[in-house]
Order: sequence, then structure tokens, then C-alpha cells
Amino acid sequence: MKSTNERSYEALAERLSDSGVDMAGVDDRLRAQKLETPSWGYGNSGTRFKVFPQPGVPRDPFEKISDASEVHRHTGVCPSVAIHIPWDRVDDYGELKEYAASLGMRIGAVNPNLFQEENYRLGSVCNPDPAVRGMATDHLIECIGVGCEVGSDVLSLWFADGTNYAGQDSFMERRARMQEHLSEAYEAMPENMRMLLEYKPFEPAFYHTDLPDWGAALTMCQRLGERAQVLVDLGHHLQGTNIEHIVALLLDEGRLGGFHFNNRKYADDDLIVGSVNPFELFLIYVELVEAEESARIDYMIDQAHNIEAKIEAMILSVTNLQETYAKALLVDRAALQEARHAGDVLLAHRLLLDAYGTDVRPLCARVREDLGASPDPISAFRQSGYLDRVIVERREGAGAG
Ligand code: LRH
Ligand code: MN
Repeated sequence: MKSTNERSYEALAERLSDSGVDMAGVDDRLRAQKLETPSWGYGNSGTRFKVFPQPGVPRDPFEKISDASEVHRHTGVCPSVAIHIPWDRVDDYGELKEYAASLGMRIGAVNPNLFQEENYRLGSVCNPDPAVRGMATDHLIECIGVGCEVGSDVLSLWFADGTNYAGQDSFMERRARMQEHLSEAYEAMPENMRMLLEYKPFEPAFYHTDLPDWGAALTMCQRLGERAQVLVDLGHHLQGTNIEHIVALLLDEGRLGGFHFNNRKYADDDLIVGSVNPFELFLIYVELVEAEESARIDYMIDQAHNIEAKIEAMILSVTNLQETYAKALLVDRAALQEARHAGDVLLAHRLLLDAYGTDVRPLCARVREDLGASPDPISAFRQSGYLDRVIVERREGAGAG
């Protein structure tokens, strides 16, 4: 007796094949989708107003990887975890790597922290004080070492560096300082490692930020070298910004290195990806579908789950990304090209709406099943008893955060 999902999948596949969709091709790309979850998304987090600790949150990087492996077990597409140093500092990184491997996981991007030390009040690599810049560069090189120990080939950099008042410092001098110290780090990276530069328009700096937008990040990457690429955090754009256009520009420059997926209604809200503006996320994937075959792009999630259940929030984020990718793969590219060249404005637009309006959930459920994961991940996670078990196991000691 066929399950409801099997029947709805077959009906969907038949309808899509009849309309010329290469279902085997779509299946292949969905099965090959790779997403990376952030270790810090499993720990306690909040705002300057309050951090609401949750029972069962991981107390160390090993437990964060365990939670990440649970998300991978149920979704099948997120076998790597990004780490943040020192939040995930351990005595033996080889042991952390082995532990991840024992759960079918690997360590992904290594994120240095250049925003929490006292000395960084006036910046890190852009700080007027050469001693502080040296300290920041030492930390970058330490993180390159961590990357080598855990088998990571991605150094993911975000700088809180900036100023709060006009006149406080020289834009040009700060940019020269950043280039000088990033070049030092770039030279220290092994040949297989890539440096991702993440821009952000403001916060914690509120007059200027040294890497505020894609242009500043792109031109800095072009100065550093081929293995320096731009990281697009969806929450790091001013209201009204057309992010999918920025994605197309960076792809065209061959410098789109990766994403920090999340969603915002106002500023850097770090909400669940696709929870506020799913159509924008779809349009970003429409730009990626064609280009990603020739580019290495790291798809990472960067979120803070301040009030919602953290593992479930991560599972929902991953399924939102699976469904959005599936919809973007359904766009009839040939018809779209034809409509565009014919200047048929609304036909081109409606071809995107057709794909976006397709209920791809039976397809994604089927792909997860094929990957040995759960057709309905959130129900499977709830029935797994994993959370109840870790709440008991992790009763002692403080949650990480
Ligand atoms: C900065 C940011 C960056 C991380 C941090 C956790 O807002 O997006 O990617 O280092 O969040
Ligand atoms: Mn980010």
C-alpha cells in the first residue's frame, strides 16, 4: 500500500515530467545538496536585553557536534559544522575531528573571534595600535592552525571593526591596515585553504564599518588573492537591498565564496532562514542554480535561536533550504531565456512564480528518504526522544553560549 507521500510524490513527478522537467537531474542535485550548521546555533544566545537559557543545550563543542549530527541524521544534507574560536576551543582538535567523524560529521569553516577581547575596543586588524593589530593577526594564524588540525579548508572572517563618531579615525588608513594584516594571514594559509570575507553595514559600529558591503569586500578580496572570496550573510543588508542581484554580481566576478543563511525583518535579526521573506531566498537560489555547477560555494547557516527550540529550529532551517533549492531547480530555464529575449516581461515573471508556487514537499521528503534520513524530520526528531535524553544527560554544568 503506497504511503500518502509516495502517491503525492508520483503525482508531482508525473506532472513535472509532463511539463519537461528533468526529474532525475533535479533528484541528483537535491541529493548532492550540502549545508553547514553553526556550532553557535545550538548554544544559548539572546540579545542585549536577555539570554533565555534552554534545558539540554550543549555544554561543550563535542555536544554541539552531537546536536548537529542529529540534524544531519534527520535531513541527510548537513554533514559539517562551522566552529567559532574561542567559543569552540578544545585541548585536542584532533580528538574533536575524530569525534565528529565517529558521528559521520566533519568540521567545516573555522571562524576567528575578533570582537570579544577588551583590546578590540577600537578595532582588531584596523586598530590604530599596532600591538592590537598584531594580537588580532596572531589569532587569525592560530585559527589557520586549528583549520589544519580539524581538516578544514575554510577560514571565515567577520570584522566588527569600525567607528562610532565622524572623525574618529581615517577610513583609508584603516583599510590599509586591514589589507596589510589580511595579507599576512593569507600568506600563512595552506594552498588548499580559502579565506571568506563577510561584510556587514553596521553593529556593533554605528558610524562606519570597515567592511560594510559587497563592494568593499570584493575589492579587498581582489587585492589579497584568488583564494579570498566574499561571504554573503543575508542579515547584513540595509532595507531595500536587492540581495539576489549582489549574488549575481559576485558570481559574475567569480568571487562568491559562501553564504550565512538566516532571515531578517529589520536588521541583523538572525531568524530562521525563509521565515520572513521566502520569495527573496527563492530568487537568490534562482541565481545560484545555474552558476553553482562551476563554482565552489559554501552554504552555511548563521542563526541565533533566542526563544525557539534550537535543534528543531535548525531542522526547519535545513528543510526550508531543501524546499527552496527544489523550487529553484524547477524553473523552466529555456522558456525563461526565450521570454526574456522576447521582452515578454510578465511571462518571464510568471515562469518564476510557477516554480515558486510548486509544492515540492513530497519531492524533498522522497530525497531525504533516499538519503536514509527522515521524510518528516521534525516529527521524527520529536519522536526520537533525543532532546529528553540530552536534557537529563546535560543536567549538570552550564550550557555553552
Ligand atoms: C556577525 C556574524 C558573524 C559571526 C557572528 C556569530 O553578525 O554574522 O558571521 O561571527 O555573526
Ligand atoms: Mn554571519
